[in-house]
Formats: sequence, C-alpha cells, structure tokens
Amino acid sequence: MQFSHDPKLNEIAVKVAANERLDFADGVALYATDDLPALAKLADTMRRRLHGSRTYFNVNRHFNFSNVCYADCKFCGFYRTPRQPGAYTHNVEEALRIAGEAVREGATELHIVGGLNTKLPFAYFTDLLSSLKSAYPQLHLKAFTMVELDHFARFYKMSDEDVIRQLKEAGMDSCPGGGAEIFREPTRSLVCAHKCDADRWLELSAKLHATGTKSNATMLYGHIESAEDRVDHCIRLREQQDKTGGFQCFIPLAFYPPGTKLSHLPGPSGVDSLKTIAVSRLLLDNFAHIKAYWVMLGKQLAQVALHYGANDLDGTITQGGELSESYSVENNHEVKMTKAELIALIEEAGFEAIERDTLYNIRKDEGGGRKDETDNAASSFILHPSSL
Ligand code: V47
Repeated sequence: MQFSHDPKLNEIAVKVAANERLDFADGVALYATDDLPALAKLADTMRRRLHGSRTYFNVNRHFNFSNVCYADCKFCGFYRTPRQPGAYTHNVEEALRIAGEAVREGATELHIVGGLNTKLPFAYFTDLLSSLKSAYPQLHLKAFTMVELDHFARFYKMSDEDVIRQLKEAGMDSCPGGGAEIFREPTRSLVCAHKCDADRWLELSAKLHATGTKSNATMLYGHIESAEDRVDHCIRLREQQDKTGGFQCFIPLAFYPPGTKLSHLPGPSGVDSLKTIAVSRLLLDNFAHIKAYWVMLGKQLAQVALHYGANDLDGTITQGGELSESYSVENNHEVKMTKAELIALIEEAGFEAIERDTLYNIRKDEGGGRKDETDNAASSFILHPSSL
C-alpha cells in the first residue's frame, strides 16, 4: 500500500525514513500537499525519534518594558509612538514587581522584550537586568531579540560585541527568537522595512552564539508571505544552525491581524498552522525543539500541533496587560494558562508532560521523577532510521 496518494509525499517519506536532509523543493511540495494525515505522520515520526512522547513546557512570564517603537511593522498591533495614547515605559520597580509575582508563581524564566524606544539610555537596559538578577538570581532572564541588539549597537554607537558583553554581564542569560519575521525579500521589506535585514539578524545570532549564549528563532506566517518564503526562512535558519548550533528551538508564530495595518487579512487557517508546524519539524533537522505557541495558535490548535511535530508547548505565561489587548487569539481573556491546565492539555493529547527550564534541563521533582537531566537524545541528534 502506498504511504500517500500524493506521489511527492511518497518520495519525501523515503528520505525521512533514511534520515536524509530535505531540500527547498521538498519543503514547497510539503506545503502544497493536501494529504494532511500523511504530513502529520512524517513530522510525528521525526519528533518521536528525537523526543519519544516527551513534551516540554516551562513556567514563565513575559515582561514588555515599553511599547514605544519606531519600527512601524505592518503586522504589529502592540507598538505606539511616544505621544500616542496608551504609550508606556515601565520602570525598574515595575519589572521587580512582576518578577516577584512570577517567582512566587513558580516561574523559572522572565521573557523580556520591548519596542525600539529611542528615549531610553543604554543604562536603562543594564540597570533593568542587573536589578532583576540581584533580586531574583534564580530567574533566567531571556531578554532582547536580535532586532533589539541591532538597535542597541546602532543607536548607542557600540560594537555588537560590547552590546552582548555588557548585557551578559548585567544578567542576560539567553535571547528570545523574535524579530526574524520572514527573512526573504521583498516580503521582509514590505512588512517590516525599518527592522534589520535577514543577514544582520543571522549575523547577530552568530555573534551571540559565539559567546556561548543560546537563543531561539521564530517565523511570522499567515500574512503576505508565500510558501517559498517560509521554506527559504527555514533553510536559512538550518544553515545558520549548522554553523553555530546555538538555537534551542523554533517557534512558528501565527499572524493575528486585529489592530494591525494588515487587519484586512484573515490570518492563517488551522490547516495552514498545522502544516507550518509539520514542515518546520521536517526541514529543521538540526533544531532539537519545535514550539507550539498557544497564545497565537489558541489552546485547542496548539494541543493538536503536538501531533504535527511540536514537542514543546509555551508556556504558563501570565500577562494581564498589553499582549492580551493586542495580538493574542485568546484576547477575551487574560493571557494565562496554569501549569495544571498545560499538563492536562499535553496528557490528553497522549504525550508525557515534562517541565523544563529555559535551557531544556528537566526540572527537579517534575516530569515523572526525572531529575535535572538534559534532553540528551535531542541534543546529540542521533536519528535512527525507522520505517514509517
Ligand atoms: O517578532 C508581532 C510576532 C514576535 C504579531 O523565543 C506577531 O521563546 C502574531 O518572538 N500576530 C514576538 N505575531 C514574540 C516572540 C516569541 C514568542 C514566544 C516565545 C518566544 C521565544 C518568542 O511576535 C515578533 C513578531 O514576529 N508578532 N505582531 C501579530 N499581530
């Protein structure tokens, strides 16, 4: 019996079974297929080779220090100009209050990002990090995207190396994956003309990874980009990962149109989101983890995404403010999920829920008795050929 009614998928299935790297044409063919169950099977095969039924989550909290931004990205409903109503910049006291709350709720990570705000001195960022670090040394500070690092270097006239060194000395432990959007031109310039370009985003990732600091990578999909743009994006990330190995996980971000300059667009369908997760898993053979970000996918679809190659569900985010009003599909509610709810979603889908820290160490006394192990199967990338 044929694996799929789609002949191209049968060819790709042979490659997946032999652990062969997929190419650009394979990626485009995967997006074009109408055989969703077969695509899911391929992605799930790869996911189970790496992680078995383990599905990771962490307890974290987001802190957006400012929504003031000059980048004017067409897909963003979050930013304000300095004089617009609703523009804000938080002080260190507010950051400490949020971090304190997060720690009391069991968070191990604070995800810190904000707009490109030219009113702030560089010392604002180092003070923010060092105050948080001295008050909560146990809290992992996952702070600033490559776009923010680029802004710091250009605006404060510092070398990339100095920016990274000073932020690390102040307490930055790793970096989130935002700002990647879509690498390929002309799409990138059409949606975020004032952000750094793809080469610069990748260059800063390389410089960061060279210091031993990890980061994530994202892709914003479901706006004006093509399937070819998405495949190109993943292949560029894969080439970069071959060089540095510093990316921990890949997070496809489903575009949420309300409140943006692209609000006339429908955003991605459920099928498109599941395909994107699956194709990412299959193309990014050197990324250990594919994260389903439920804030954008919705809880139900994020749960199903675990059967399409995702092995990480982010997160027990708590944020009562700006995210929920701007770009969350859960926007009628506080953007929050309890640990119990997250575990229940993972287990109901048939997977084993494992609490991790930001660096994928398994948390003590969590995850069915595993104690502070790393996910060795994933980090060593020994893929065993198995029949489909
Ligand atoms: O770079 C902006 C995206 C990103 C919209 O590293 C939007 O663990 C959908 O990067 N609809 C920021 N997406 C979020 C991000 C992230 C999230 C979760 C985990 C991690 C991680 C990183 O959000 C931006 C942009 O790509 N975004 N506007 C929107 N309307």
